[in-house]
Amino acid sequence: MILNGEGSVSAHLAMAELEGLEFGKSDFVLLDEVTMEQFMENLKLRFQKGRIYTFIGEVVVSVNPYEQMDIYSKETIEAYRGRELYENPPHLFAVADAAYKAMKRRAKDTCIVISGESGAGKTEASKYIMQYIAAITNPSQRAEVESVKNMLLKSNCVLEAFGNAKTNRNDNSSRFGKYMDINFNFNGDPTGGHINNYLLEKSRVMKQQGGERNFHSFYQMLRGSSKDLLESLHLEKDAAVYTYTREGAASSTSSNDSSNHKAVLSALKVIGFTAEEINSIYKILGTILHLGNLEFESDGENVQVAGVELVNHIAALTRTKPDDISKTLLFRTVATGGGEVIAKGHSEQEASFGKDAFAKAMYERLFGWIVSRINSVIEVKNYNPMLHGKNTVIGVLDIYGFEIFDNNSFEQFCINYCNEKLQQLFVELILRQEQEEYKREGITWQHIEYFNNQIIVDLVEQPHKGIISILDEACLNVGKVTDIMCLESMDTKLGQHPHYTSRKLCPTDKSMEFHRDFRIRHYAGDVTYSVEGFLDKNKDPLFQDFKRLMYNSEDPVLKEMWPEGQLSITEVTKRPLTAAMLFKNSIIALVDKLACKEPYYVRCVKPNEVKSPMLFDDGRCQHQVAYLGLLENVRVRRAGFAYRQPYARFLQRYKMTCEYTWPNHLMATDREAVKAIIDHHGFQGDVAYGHTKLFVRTPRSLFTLEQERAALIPILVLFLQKLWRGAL
Ligand code: AD9
Ligand code: MG
Repeated sequence: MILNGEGSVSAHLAMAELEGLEFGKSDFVLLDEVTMEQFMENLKLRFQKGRIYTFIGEVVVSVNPYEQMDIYSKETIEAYRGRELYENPPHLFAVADAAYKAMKRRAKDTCIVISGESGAGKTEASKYIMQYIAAITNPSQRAEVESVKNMLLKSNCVLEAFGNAKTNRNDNSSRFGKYMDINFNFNGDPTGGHINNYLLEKSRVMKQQGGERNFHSFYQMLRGSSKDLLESLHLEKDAAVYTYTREGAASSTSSNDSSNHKAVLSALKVIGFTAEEINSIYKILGTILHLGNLEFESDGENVQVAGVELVNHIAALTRTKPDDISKTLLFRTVATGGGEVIAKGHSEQEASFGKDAFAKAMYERLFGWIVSRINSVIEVKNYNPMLHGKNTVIGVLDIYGFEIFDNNSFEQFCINYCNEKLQQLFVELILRQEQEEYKREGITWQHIEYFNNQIIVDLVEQPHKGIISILDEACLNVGKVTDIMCLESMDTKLGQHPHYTSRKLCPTDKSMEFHRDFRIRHYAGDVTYSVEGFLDKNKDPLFQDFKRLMYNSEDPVLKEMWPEGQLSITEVTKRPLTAAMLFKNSIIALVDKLACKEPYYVRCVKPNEVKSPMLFDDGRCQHQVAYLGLLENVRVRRAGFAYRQPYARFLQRYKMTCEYTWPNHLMATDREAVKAIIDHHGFQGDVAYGHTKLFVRTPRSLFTLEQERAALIPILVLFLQKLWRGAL
């Protein structure tokens, strides 16, 4: 898609027309018939012709091209800047611009929700969207705005290093959810931002599935750091030496760890991390790797750390005492009923479990600290609404996509629940509210059926009855209740649910394990979860002693990460919220945040499982189109009307194209004046009149009006100039 950057509406129209003929329909709304067959034919044709984006009205459907495309250049950005959605071929930039315009012109908070399964292209899309917004703002190049933009862009690089990893579905898979608000002043220039992160998949720190890697940050540090730095961290270059990175050491990725390390380092500096802070980050990563290699031995009575060298390294890197490290690894402090505090020794297994929990928690705290450190720099400061006008926001959501692995655990359960919630928001906003608007506006309308996944959301999150509640109940009695007992409780309570299956209740299903698995029929497909480890991961226990140890570190960064370490054993809250409950609360808060903004959608499709730019796997693509509800989206949009505008706004923009409305109309209402314009152009068959808005079925009428308007503007300007000069 090469744009000539001419910028005239007619040039873009010509391109849009060209798109329509040779490259399939640029908007699925224009299909002759809305059938799965035609939809897929169009999607495939466009993908094969290098047209990876297609509209459904204001929604962009994107197919991952799996190769670098020349469609994100400065010229392309210019072609989309300030244009209406339907003036250009479909593109992420068109949606970004629409969200930006709505925010700027109407002072609306908007959000761009990017969804699709793992590897479909969400993170890449979010980066292009941010680049676009950065490119079109701050035309006067004010230094402070440029610095904010730079930091917002650089934060991506840092978060990807620490929050992404190679999985079997995606070499650069997001293992955390990210929602970023970008704040704007009344000029429409970015003044700052805020990042919310959601549930990092911390279990990856200690264990990865075959062929997968730990977080990129570990390999980048090992492969990119100087010899001196590695020596100071007591580390070797080879990732295979470390238990936690061994699995990933052999698996290749398309990215270069060493050069990425340099980019991350430079990004950290630009954002404002001090040399001491950066050093602390690497010391924490080093500590985690050493922890992974720690082993315990037992003579049947006493448990000991095997090898003091690692303990010494860890103490040096965390600026604590070796004795304190050993004690914390081997004992836990407990308060007896009589208020006495005693040290209770771990079994070998408990010590090993405690160590891994500590390593995971360290990484999670590190990630959380990096996010809050970035936030402290990018957050809007000294904003005075009296002085600067309303502070508006564009939110960009890029979260881990729906995933099915051979082995699905608690993390997949949370990730897939999150995707159910986002699909529910889509159903709510695009399918339900759209139909309700027609009703409200009095437009004749035939209801379109769609699958409402609320029933699955309820299965997971309903108080008392849902899976999360059942898990929580079991966690109250951990030690007494096992994963298997929890599964039995779920089977009993949810056995009749149409989206829940257990092997026990369905003994003919040989693909599941009898005592271990349960299956959820998700909106995007069936996923079998192994219940093993669910309770531990949900309860997420970490001995208080580790927190105290870190709080007492002489490293100010570490100390800052563990504020609750200052509590004494008797003050510690007995029952913190479980991981699933915390996640549920954060996702509900996220959905509330999104729901009060004007949403724009990018729906990403993964064309194949082998990351090939050539292959369009019909079955896989059709499956995604079906579960994303894209066909229903087209039906709602098309049986209805793709475009709509309040009468006053429509009139303001197009009144010059009709002699009865220019310069002013004499009709009783704006609606009548709009009708005069429509009749004048002969578009009666393409529109419907709502109570407050005009509804337009196809983009063609708007193209024509835009074209006429563009042709008239120079003539009008000339006319007005002459008038002012008194020449008329
Ligand atoms: V996950 O849910 O975080 O596992 P994403 O985010 O949906 O997933 P991502 O954006 O990471 O997928 O895309 C996966 C890979 O596809 C990228 O690393 C690129 O190699 C490739 N990709 C995706 N989009 C584009 C694009 N617009 N142009 C070129 C792309 N390559
Ligand atoms: Mg991603």
